[in-house]
Amino acid sequence: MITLYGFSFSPYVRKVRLVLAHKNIEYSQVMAPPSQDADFLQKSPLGKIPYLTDGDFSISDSSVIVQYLEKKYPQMPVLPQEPHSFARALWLDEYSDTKVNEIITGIFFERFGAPKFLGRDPDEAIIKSKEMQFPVIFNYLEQELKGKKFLVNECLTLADISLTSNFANFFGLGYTIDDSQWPNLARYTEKLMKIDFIKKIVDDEQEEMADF
Ligand SMILES: N[C@@H](CCC(=O)N[C@@H](CS)C(=O)NCC(=O)O)C(=O)O
Repeated sequence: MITLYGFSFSPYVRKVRLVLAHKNIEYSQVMAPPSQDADFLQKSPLGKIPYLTDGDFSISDSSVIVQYLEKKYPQMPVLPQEPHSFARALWLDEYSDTKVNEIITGIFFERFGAPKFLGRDPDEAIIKSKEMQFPVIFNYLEQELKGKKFLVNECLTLADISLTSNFANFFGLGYTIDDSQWPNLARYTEKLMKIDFIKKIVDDEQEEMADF
C-alpha cells in the first residue's frame, strides 16, 4: 500500500498526487510538514516533503517519486519514451520546480506560510519583487507553447503536471494571466485547471487543509 507524506499545498506534494490520480493508483496521505526529526530524516534525508512509502520501500523528492511510479505503474504514462520528448518533459519539470516555484510558490509562502509557520506578516516587498518576475516565466512558457496543446508532444506529461501544480497556487492567490499578452499560456492553464482529475485534487485540497 502506498502512503504519501506531505501537506497538500506544497506544489511538490501536489505534483505526486496528480500523478497518482492520473495513473489511478490507490494511496493514503499523511499531512506531514517538513521535519528534521531523526525518524523523518530516515525516509527523507533532506528533511523535505514529499516522501512516499510503498510497503517497506521509501523514497523522497517529487521528481524521483514520479519516475519510480512511472516504472512500477506504467499505465497512463507521464514520461514519453522518445529521448528528446523524455528530456524535454524532465527539463520542464525542473523549470517548474525551480524558477516557477521560486516565484509563484514563493509568494504563496509569504501570504500563507509566513503568518502560519514563522509567526509574521507577509513581506510585501518580497511579494512585489516576485510579482515583477512573472513576465520572465510567462514569456518563456508562452514561446514553449506556441502551436501546441501541451508542453511536450500532444498529450499530458509530467511537464504539464508540474506546471499545473504551481499554477494552482497562482490562481489560488487570485492572480490571472493577461490573455492579450500571453494568449497561449492563458488558454493552456485555463484548460489544464479544468481537466477532471486536476480540478478534483485542487478542490479537495481546500477541505483537507482547512484544519491544518
Ligand atoms: N526537490 C524537492 C523539493 C521539495 C521541497 O522543497 N519541499 C518543501 C515544501 S514545499 C520543503 O519540504 N521545504 C522544507 C525545507 O526546505 O527544509 C522535491 O521535488 O520534492
